[in-house]
Amino acid sequence: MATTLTRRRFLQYGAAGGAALLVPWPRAHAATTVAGRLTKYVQPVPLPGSGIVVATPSGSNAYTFTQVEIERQLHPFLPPTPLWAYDDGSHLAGQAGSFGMAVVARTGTPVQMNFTNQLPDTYPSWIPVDTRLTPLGNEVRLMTHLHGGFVAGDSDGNPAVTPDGFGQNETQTVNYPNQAPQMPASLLWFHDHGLGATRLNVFAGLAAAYILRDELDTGTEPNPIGIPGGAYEIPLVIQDRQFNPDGTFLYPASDIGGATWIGEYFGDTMLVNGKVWPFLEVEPRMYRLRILNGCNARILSLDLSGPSVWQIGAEGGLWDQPVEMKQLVLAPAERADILVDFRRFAGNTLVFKNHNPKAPVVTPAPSLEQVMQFRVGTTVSRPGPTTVPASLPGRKADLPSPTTTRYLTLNEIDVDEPTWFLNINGVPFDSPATELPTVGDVEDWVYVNITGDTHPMHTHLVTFQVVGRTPFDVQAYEEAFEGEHGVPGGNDPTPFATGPMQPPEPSERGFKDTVKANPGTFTTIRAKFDLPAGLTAPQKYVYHCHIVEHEDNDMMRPFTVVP
Ligand SMILES: [Cu+2]
Repeated sequence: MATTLTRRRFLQYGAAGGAALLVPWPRAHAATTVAGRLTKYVQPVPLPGSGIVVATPSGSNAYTFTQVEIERQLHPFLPPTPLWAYDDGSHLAGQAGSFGMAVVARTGTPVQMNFTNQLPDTYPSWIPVDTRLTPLGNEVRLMTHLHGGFVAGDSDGNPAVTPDGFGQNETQTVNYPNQAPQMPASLLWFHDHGLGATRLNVFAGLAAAYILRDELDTGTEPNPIGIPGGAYEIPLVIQDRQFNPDGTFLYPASDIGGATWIGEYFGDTMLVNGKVWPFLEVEPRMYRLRILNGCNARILSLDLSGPSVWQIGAEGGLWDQPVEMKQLVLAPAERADILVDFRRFAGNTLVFKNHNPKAPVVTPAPSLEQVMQFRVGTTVSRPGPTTVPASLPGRKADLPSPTTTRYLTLNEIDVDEPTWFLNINGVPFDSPATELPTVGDVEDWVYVNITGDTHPMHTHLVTFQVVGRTPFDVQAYEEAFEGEHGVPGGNDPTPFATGPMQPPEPSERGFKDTVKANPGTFTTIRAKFDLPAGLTAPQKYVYHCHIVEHEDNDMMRPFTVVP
């Protein structure tokens, strides 16, 4: 079955290159695909205030966004690309690429946001909607979710509360409390979460950064933590895309009769902060890079070979201490907060590379090796920190024992058939919630992966501790419990374990909101299901795979925090 999967996915991916062969192009650029014609490292990476808009509030701690269609040239050899964007009222003159918006908020200070859908009423031809998965057919229905946000159910932007989303000229109003300790200084992002169309709306551009600051992590330099700041703190949002020769983003439709949805979207072109294969000029000193994997489905294995790299935090904010890293394996929606020392590389050019992730991570993604370039200058305009702090003001995840353990199965059904879909617990998204944690309780959730691939599992509302991963006999487990649509939830895989639980990776030291559930293992996470102050249970949320193709069809479930 694994072979079939790989072949199917390869064909979908290869189709773009094949079509591009037929398109005439100047002989000087004889490469065979659009991606192959895009010379790397010819344009600077957009940065906050210089290509990325830092959102201007519309009132006191309030923002008013519209979702609009704009066009941007993402590479000098490409025609302008139509894309979808969050406009803060500035009309986005400051947005250079396909990723162009950042909100800067503060822990302890709530903000209100409004999002008004001013996109076309129906999907344009470059976005292949699968009307079997959407609530209102070809209609564009939006819903913004603050990824990593500790918020009320009706401010979360989730389809358990608002299954139909928001249509043209409708406004979604949300409140983000930014409450400590659940919302420390950290890098979050907000992106579209429209039911059955998340993969398409995010692909089209609806994703933005949400940066939380506090009195220690000020973003300036110097700061009480002793880490780089100001121009030496760089957010890097990595996304892969395919292009049509006319400049539009290419999202392949399925070649299975009766289906439009594809199992995963993989690009052959890498964009960083919304520009194709950019470069960044750096000084030979210490930097803080804040990396977000914003890809639909690609798991990155990043390697900045040369400089020393220390990770200081992840999705749930800063850790208690830095950890030296060689490789950063980031699945979609995972973040890494890192310090990089360029001091020994004055005058050098370094390429940020992406390798195929190694086992136990499994992904059918074709290789895409180059990400961006760092050009290290020879002079330092301000030296900044010269050492990595011995300790940090953040947290190591260390929750008390759980009151409840839930076994959640990850299934993939009818691969390569028109009815191909994925699920959690053998049931569809829209059957009633079965995960009902009591407010304030600590629970273990065990993701039992009986598919062939890694799934980055994301919980709304809570960040969690990664407890560990246990290898098990998938086939025996499946045979023992198999139901109509895979293995139902609630079946403990412990008797099928084939070895001891492996501890979390060094990169899983702190709190996270997305975890890699690898095949052949069950992955245990632990979370405390608190609610923001002043809020009463019940509150409805969702959890899902953050390969957004999987989320859309149908690897997502509601959960309700109950009194
Ligand atoms: Cu998945």
